[in-house]
Formats: sequence, C-alpha cells, structure tokens
Amino acid sequence: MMRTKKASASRNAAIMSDDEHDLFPANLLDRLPNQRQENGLLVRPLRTTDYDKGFIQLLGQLTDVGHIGRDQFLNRFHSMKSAGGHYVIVVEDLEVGKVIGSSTLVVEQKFIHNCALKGRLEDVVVNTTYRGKQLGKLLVTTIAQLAKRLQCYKLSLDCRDRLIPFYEILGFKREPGNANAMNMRIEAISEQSRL
Ligand code: 16G
Repeated sequence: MMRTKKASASRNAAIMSDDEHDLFPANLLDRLPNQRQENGLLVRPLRTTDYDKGFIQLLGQLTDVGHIGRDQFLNRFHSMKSAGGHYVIVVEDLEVGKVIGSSTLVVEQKFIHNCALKGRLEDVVVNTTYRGKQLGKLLVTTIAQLAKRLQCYKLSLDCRDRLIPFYEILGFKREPGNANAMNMRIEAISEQSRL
C-alpha cells in the first residue's frame, strides 16, 4: 500500500492526541531522499506514546536497558526534547502498532571548524523478526541525510567489529591513523546522583 507523503503526514497529525508529543519536528524528515512510507511502515520521530509501542523492549535487543518505568521514560524524553540535539527516529509497523526499528542522531556543538556541528549515530536497532528487509540501511541513511540537513560537518559512530562491513557499505570509513574508538567504562553511580 503506497500513500502520498502529504496525506500520510496529515493523517498522522490527525491521530496525535493532546498528550502525544514528537521528540523533534516531524517535518525535518520530510522529503529526505530515502524516506519511505510504504508496506505499512512509517519512519517518524520518537513519540511519548512509544513507551506503549515496545520502544524500550526494542532497545533491549541492542544492549542492557534495565527496567524503565513510564515516568522514567517520559522524564528522559522531555529532558532530551528541552536539551535539543537529540533526534531519535523510529520505524513503526502501522498494522500492529509496534515500533520495530530505531536509530538516533546526537548533534554536538563544537568550537572547532568554525563552531561546527558534529553528528553521532547511536543505538541502531531493528527487531529480529523484521531483519533482512533493509530497515537497518533505511535507519542509517535517514540519520545520515538528517545530519546533512542539519549541516553537521561529519557523522561518526562506534560499533561491534562484526558490523564494520555493514557501515562501510553505507559510506562510513575507517580513516587511516584515525580509526580507533576507545571506552572508559565507569562504575555504576547511585540513583540520586544520576542526571
Ligand atoms: C553500539 C551502538 C551504540 C550503542 C552501543 C551500546 C550504533 C552505531 N552503535 O556501539 O550507539 O550505544 O552499541 O553498547 O548503534 P554498550 O551497552 O556496550 O554501551
């Protein structure tokens, strides 16, 4: 089933209730070259109601998520929204009303490169039962196009070694002499001191 983008956008606006909010303006995703709204799949910003559409469970397929209650989810959502620079996108299977894929663009403000913006691709995940449908590619290319639209000067990521070929095909490069991601794992902090 193919819909026009305009019809689909207004349809989605129409079904949003008063307490339903997008993390960022949905029109930032309009007319991206790769934007796809077909086969009952919709790419859109994360919404407050995605807690009930399996968003947290989906992230659990990427890494440890912990037990996140609705209030915790909504607090983090609103804190990201007011901070700005956080663009979490999801793919919803409209037929079943579930979020089945997600990826995030975090935009960092820099002084270097003439006060440039740098994008980081984070938390790319596709529900295991939907793999093999090029949804990972769709999520990554949508973020790359959004980073371009927001005028980031580069987009970086870190990933499991086995995924390097996947990201290379999508245009990421291990730059000679500049291809190391390093981590310092920090011990758990108490609930009170967490932001
Ligand atoms: C991967 C993800 C990163 C995520 C991390 C979680 C991409 C491109 N990379 O590196 O965004 O935060 O896994 O792993 O999606 P962790 O729980 O070990 O930090």
